[in-house]
Amino acid sequence: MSRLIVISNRVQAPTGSHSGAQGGLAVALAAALREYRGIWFGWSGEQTDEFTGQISLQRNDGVTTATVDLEEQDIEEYYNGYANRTLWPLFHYRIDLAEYERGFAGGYQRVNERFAETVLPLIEPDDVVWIQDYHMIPLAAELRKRDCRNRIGFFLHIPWPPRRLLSTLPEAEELVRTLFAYDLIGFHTEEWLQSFTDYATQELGATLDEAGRLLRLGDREVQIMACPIGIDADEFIQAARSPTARLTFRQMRDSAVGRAMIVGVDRLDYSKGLEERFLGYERFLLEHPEERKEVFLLQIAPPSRGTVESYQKIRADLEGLAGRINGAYADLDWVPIRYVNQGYARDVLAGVYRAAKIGLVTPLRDGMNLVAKEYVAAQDPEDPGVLILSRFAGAAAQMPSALLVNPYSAEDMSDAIMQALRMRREERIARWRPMMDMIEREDVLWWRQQFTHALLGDRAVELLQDSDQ
Ligand code: GDG
Repeated sequence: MSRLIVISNRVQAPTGSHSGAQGGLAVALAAALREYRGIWFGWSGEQTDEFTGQISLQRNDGVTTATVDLEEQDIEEYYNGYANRTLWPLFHYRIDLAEYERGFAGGYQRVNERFAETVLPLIEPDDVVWIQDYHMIPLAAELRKRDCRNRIGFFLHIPWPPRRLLSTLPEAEELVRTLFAYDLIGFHTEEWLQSFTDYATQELGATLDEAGRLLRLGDREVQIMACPIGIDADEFIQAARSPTARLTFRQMRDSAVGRAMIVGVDRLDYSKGLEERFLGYERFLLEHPEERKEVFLLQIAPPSRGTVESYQKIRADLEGLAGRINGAYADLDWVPIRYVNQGYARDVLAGVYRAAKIGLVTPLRDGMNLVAKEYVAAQDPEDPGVLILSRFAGAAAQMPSALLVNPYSAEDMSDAIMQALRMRREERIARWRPMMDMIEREDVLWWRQQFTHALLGDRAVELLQDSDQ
């Protein structure tokens, strides 16, 4: 009987709670595995003295997870190294931060080989395999070397960089060649898809069919698609109506004492444009002295990847910047930036979003950006806030009625904040409605159905979980 095998760097066993700390992707993948029978395989997040390939199997809330521990050198070279210090910055157009080390490339390759060795015995001939994200690009090629003939799909959650940037990576050609071991590759947007086909055709001599959906290289053919990820809209609307969200909403409105709250929620990551956001907000304070005490910015930024130096630096830089702006503008009864370095439960976040008159989502580059969608989903339909969104987020392609800004321009951001504060209710509703319709229509269920149907074809129905299981 066919099954779906999902493979990603980290595996998050479902908690059973839909309003807890789980991210949208974890919830979406768990739901896919509940719908189809299957297994979710990946790194446990734990370190072991020596890699053994010992799999730990667990079943939680209808989902089977299979995890392995990695040894210190693997974590250093594969995860902290190639994934987070080479590919992440490069794929977010930051070649100034990308570190090209043969040791990292070797570790990345080794861990992908280890994953292939370990997961192969779990894969049965009829199974369909779905691999997630940049940590695992060569995995299908490693599986094929081990004679795996199954259908294998890949989804990239981050941008695909332009050809000229990718060419700076010493292993670029090899890495892109390995992608031809997949049957289907998904990107969030047409822009990322086109950057990929541009590299494959211009640098490797691949050919594209007329519809632009099938790439050929030698005897391999790979289908490509743009398939934007959505949020679990129903779950988020519920979270925004929960008692915790209502309480948070009241607390935030009380503590705002009539001032307009602007909110940002991002992992502490240089791709999210936090420094540029603070500078844009500072520009607004400078240009509009009359508005100073009428607003404040709440920035929630839970730390991530703290062992990587560039992440320690951004944390220190932001603390310095928030301190400088607050030092320059704060008064006895007002602080311009509330900068919070911790994470909150999803229903608390939903209440915060709803209390904010402006959602400021200004990444310098982002595969999609789910915070933009969550902010919109949490709004009061009768009196929605305004989304200010970077035009360099994948989400901008789906949300043209947001106030789209260039996050590199402090003036652009300052103007957008002013425009949002002055915006009348009718215009706010007219801009919000089409975004909300899209979020409900193209939600996370739609996303995984689009992808799995393209991957499974006629077998999608055959793989459906029996309802009595
Ligand atoms: C990658 C791509 C793409 C944040 N703070 C808290 C919290 N969060 C949640 C948000 C949102 C998620 O984390 C962040 O998702 P994003 O999409 O904004 O960004 P990445 O983490 O960089 O995700 C991105 C995504 O993959 C999916 O393909 O959209 O482009 O970079 O759900 O709400 N959640 C809780 N507390 C927090 O304090 N509970």
